[in-house]
Amino acid sequence: MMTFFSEQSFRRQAATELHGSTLVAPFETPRRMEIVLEALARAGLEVRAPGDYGLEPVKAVHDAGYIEFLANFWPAWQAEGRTGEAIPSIWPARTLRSDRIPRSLGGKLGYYALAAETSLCEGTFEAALASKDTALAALDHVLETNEPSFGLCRPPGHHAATDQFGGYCFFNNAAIAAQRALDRGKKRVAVLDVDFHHGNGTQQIFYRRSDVFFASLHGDPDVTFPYYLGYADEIGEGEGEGFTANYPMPPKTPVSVWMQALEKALVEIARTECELLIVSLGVDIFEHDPISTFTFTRDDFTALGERLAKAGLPTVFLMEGGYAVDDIGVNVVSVLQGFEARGGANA
Ligand code: 6XA
Ligand code: ZN
Repeated sequence: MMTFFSEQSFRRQAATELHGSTLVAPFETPRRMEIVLEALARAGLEVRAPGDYGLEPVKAVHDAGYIEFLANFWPAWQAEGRTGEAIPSIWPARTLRSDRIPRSLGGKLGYYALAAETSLCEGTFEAALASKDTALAALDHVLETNEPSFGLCRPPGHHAATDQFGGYCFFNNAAIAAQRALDRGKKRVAVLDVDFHHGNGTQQIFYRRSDVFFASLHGDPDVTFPYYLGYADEIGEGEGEGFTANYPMPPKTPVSVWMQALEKALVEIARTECELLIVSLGVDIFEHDPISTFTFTRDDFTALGERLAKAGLPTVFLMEGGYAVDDIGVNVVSVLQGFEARGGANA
């Protein structure tokens, strides 16, 4: 399987994450990428650098003001004499106005953020650009060869909404790739999100549309980040009704139960006649993930890859979460090798 990664992804070197009541070193560390790259090399998988796709594919999905905010924030923050990383501390919450975008950088920060754990720092915008380029190169490879691919995206993307960042995400790589697949002629695309956390951004971006089917298997938002989206009764709206499917599950859900939910999602993907599968591949469903509560073992990741191959669709895997750093490489490669073992290569 061909894989893609951009060294520019290392440009984000955040020092802080607000975790509980303390500032900690971010779980989403660049070291994750080194470990995955080592595992890809051990597995003999070729890694290519993506080209520069520019901002057009980003504009096709994200709000222009939001893109400008991310592009300009760090220089503007520094020009104000601020040296530390930026963490939002107030939002246009329900009792406040959300129709004003304040001139103040702190005000803008809260307007464009959906959570407080993800700091903005030097290199974040550049890394986010590299991450979407990685996703687009992986997509183009599948479109051009019909063979599967893996985009080792960093930062991840599935929490990023039309005009909001958070949950370590800035640009929604899966959504940007899905939109390009449509622009290049696919009639309908499936985004299957297996990350432990609900892909709220991807859902929001396509919620009223029928050309992207979005399915997410995740920790029940009643007790899990991002808390305010990802319930089973969210099925899409208007033209999009029936093109969103959510499978929230409680902590410690057995893998056999998770796999049953996957079967349901795959039935929906077949029903909606999707022509391409984009997998938002978070391996934070691993039993030892430090911030998640599912129970996947390494062998379960292989089985997941095998099952996805049986869907018989051209497939792009895009990296999302996964924070058990020592195991992240093996877990990712297990999915990819399981997929290839079952003939997913020439689906
Ligand atoms: C913040 C949790 C962020 C979750 C990030 C993630 N306390 N999303 O892995 O998939
Ligand atoms: Zn996650």
